[in-house]
Amino acid sequence: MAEEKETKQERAREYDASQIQVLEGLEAVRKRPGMYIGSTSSQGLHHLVWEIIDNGIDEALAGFADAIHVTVQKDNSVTVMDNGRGIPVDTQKKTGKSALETVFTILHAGGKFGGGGYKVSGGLHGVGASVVNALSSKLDVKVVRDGKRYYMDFAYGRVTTPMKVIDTGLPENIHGTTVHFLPDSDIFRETTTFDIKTLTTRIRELAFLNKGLRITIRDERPEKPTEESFMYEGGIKHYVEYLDKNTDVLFDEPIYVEGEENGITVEVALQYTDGYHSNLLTFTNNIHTYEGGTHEEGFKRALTRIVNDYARKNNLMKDNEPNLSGEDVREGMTAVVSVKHPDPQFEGQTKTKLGNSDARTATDHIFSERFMQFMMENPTVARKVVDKGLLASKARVAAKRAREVTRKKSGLEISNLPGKLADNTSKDPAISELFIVEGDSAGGSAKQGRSRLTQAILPIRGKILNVEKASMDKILANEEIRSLFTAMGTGFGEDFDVSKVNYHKLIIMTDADVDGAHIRTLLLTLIYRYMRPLLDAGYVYIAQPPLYQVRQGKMKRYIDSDEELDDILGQLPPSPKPVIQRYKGLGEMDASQLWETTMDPDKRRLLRVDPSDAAEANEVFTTLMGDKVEPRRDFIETNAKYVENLDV
Ligand code: TSJ
Repeated sequence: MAEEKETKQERAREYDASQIQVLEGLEAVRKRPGMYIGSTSSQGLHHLVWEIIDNGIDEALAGFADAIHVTVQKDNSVTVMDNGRGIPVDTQKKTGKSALETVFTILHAGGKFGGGGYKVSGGLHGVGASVVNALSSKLDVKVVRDGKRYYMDFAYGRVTTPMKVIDTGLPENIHGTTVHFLPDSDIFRETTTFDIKTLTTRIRELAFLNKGLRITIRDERPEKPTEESFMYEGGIKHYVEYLDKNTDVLFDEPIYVEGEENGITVEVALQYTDGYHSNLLTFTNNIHTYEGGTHEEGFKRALTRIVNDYARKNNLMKDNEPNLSGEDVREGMTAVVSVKHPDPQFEGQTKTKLGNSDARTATDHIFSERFMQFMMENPTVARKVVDKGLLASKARVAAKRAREVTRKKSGLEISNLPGKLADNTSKDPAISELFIVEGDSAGGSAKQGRSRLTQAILPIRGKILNVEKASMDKILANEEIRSLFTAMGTGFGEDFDVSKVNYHKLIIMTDADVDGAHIRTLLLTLIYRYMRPLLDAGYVYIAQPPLYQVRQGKMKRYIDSDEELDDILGQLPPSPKPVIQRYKGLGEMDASQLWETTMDPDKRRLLRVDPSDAAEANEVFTTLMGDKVEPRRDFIETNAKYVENLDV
């Protein structure tokens, strides 16, 4: 009797303690949301949706759901619904609460309770539904299972309506979970508006990564709601086709292999384009591993080994020829590697590098075994892969030779700056800027108008070489490109070293017309493909010359768009008559105008080029610079996508 009493007391105390812990837990989330969702910016806001969707995907991966619906409501709240088993509603002995309540009120509880946990689970932070709950001013959940519909709601992570049954007698074969939440505007101060494009892009990607799963995204905010539905029977094989949609490919359809080893599933899809760049995307448990890791290493190692083995076995290479390098066999390759791991370890600066060594061996084994078999069964395709690598190898050797020759002669050395460069006098890269200016006449004005201490000018004439369609040795032979690399001081190709850069701002200054946009894209392509670390460092900018000048009496203003012009003209008094000058190109501005409108650090507006979405940037450049003409049409619009506004 005494014993029982004590147990009860103890249990009561435990219960209280766990209650307090819960509050503390979710309070911690509200105090430091960044720790749980990365940030409270737009990215953090969207993270809430990913966290919730991940739960539905886990259910699908476990084989109990095949559809997920995401809806953005008019008030910017989000509803996510799956057709899985429904979150369990039974009371748990330990807490005295329903499993449902636990999922939404206890940190790290998602899917891990009661032994019903998932083998493989997504979610970058693995924090789950309780974090979303803590950061939402309203959250309600409906669960349908065992013929009943259950309901519960919360505010700021606290229960506002305890779990109750709101429907009975439903058909037993209907089941699922629906979560609806409104992000707390006190937490997400920057924005609480969901971006349909961000949601759609990731949802499409999730559909590629989980073959057979249908994910629908509906936006009810517009007058006429929009809806898109994604389901790919072929999974990442279709992802590769999607990535290559704007470029010519070497074989009819991507190679696809899959397998399992020690509880790790591995899927690889690959194709070759007639281009020179490789586009490799890797994922672990649906998380984009931007920094690569063991699965990527395993794949690359296996690919290089198998292509060389196959080439030697079939006498496609001479005995005295050296092996193809990894870069050789990846030239022109588009590939997606997706592994699902029961206990992924994420490392690296942004925690997007897979660390598990068993993922290296699993990926290597599974890919190499099946890829070799594929090559033997498809000799025509295999031959194309090997030929592509051999060609890459020859170009690389030629480029190396060219580089050595140029380095010795008049080449890429600071001591030998290009003649057209008007360098600045400061030797401090942090305050130095290099303007790449379209045309000699604008170049002349820029040289006169600049601040000599900090601003260097490199005029370029007309269209530079399209590097998307040229091999490395050809690129290196191009005068215009060489002078840019020489001025930058970074070296080229394998020698590229961003720490040696002479200017922390590389500013592209082209005319505000179609030709100017084309030249800008050519330059950005060159930078993206061969000077990538400059982009990552945030050193690349686009100057914005104005379109008009309006003068009236002593008043003088520079105008950027036709709308702005209409606006201003509408506001001006009728007399004296305003004088409007339209600038057709930079060349029409004199030195002081160019300085005032476009170069003066106190007045100019620069755009910083943001490469944050590598896949998208890659798409932009293959679209703009690749073979297919059709997708190139709207290139100026597309151009704006990888440029973010920045006041400098
Ligand atoms: F739909 C959704 F994405 F919004 C969403 C789905 C959100 C959340 C927070 C959870 C879910 C969810 C959870 N869908 N399906 C489940 N399944 C379970 O939680 C579940 C069901 C049955 C069993 C079992 O062992 O019988 C175990 C679990 C984990």
